[in-house]
Amino acid sequence: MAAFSFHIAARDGAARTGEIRLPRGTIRTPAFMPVGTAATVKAMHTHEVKALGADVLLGNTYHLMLRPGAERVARLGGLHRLMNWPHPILTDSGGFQVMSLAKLRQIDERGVTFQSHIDGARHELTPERAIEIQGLLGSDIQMQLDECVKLPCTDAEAARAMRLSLRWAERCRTAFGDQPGRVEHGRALFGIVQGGANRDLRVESARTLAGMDFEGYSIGGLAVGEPQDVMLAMIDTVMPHLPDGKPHYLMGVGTPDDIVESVRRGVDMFDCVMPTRAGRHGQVFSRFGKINMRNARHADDPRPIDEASPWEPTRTYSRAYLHHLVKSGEILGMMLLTGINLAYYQELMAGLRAAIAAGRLDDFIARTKEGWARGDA
Ligand code: PRF
Repeated sequence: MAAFSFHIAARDGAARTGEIRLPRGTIRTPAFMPVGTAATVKAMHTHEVKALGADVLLGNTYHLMLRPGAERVARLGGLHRLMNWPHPILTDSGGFQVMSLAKLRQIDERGVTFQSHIDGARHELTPERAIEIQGLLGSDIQMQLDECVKLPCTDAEAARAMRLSLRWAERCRTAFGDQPGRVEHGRALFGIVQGGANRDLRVESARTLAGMDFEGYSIGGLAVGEPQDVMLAMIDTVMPHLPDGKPHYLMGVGTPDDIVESVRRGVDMFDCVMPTRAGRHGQVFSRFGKINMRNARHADDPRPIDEASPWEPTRTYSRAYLHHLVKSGEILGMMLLTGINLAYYQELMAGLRAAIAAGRLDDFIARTKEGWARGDA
């Protein structure tokens, strides 16, 4: 069976467009991955997520190890079968979610121990166990276990977490090499760059990981409280030290503006809860910027969100109806807004890919930002 491979079809400045090929399917890059934390992209059927243009979903080690449990998912035939998504799945390794969700966390050289946010039970996540769980889930693209520190932080703290993450990267690489089914299924493991907001630490992290020969490289520890210019400066800092021919994944990012600015700098993959979470809270992302559907100004507005959208619900349902559903707390409101937001994110990614292929990325980004600034009135 085909192995994991990355093919760059065209470049425009530092930006690239191409394909990640996996036995379960091809990911068109730059790619946005909807977040399917608990084996569901909340409020969406998987066939809709695919129809919206997603080639790959993100799943979470942390949530799935707690409920329904990695061994149970494996007995049920793996995460793809469980959630009826036969296409590629990328999984995060759990450390980041432990730090943001679990109680009584403790990190040491071995790994991280914590209490479940669901029932308080104690668990341990080591680099080896994080890889084992991702294997049991059947993940196509796996992440090393890392420690992400919130910003701002001291250089000493950023250096400690970054070097611990490098040692865990080695242990994950070794564990991944022994994973049953890894070769037949064409699975991949990505290293994760850390180093806070310190350029020297970021370079040390990127160069050391590059020497370990991962299938791809994630940039972690960003969009964790720092302003956008700091995040972009860190991307600019690490990019020259990452292998050019491997995919670059910016974890947990972001707003449409963060995405276009990162694509411009050479990022190939993104994931974020923003379109799905915002949709459940009455916010819409569109060519006209962000719209709050709870606002009373929509109550009598018969226009759709965007009559030129490729997604049928975006073109057809009126703003008045969406406003009504959101105000009434109707489930359909969450479903429609989630789909409308994911459709916009995928439309944006398709636009970026086409613009890079045509050598017109700067022009595309400028026009896109004009649309956001113009608004929807
Ligand atoms: N590490 C991991 N997952 C993540 C992050 C990280 O630093 C982030 C930071 N934006 C989001 N998700 N493993």
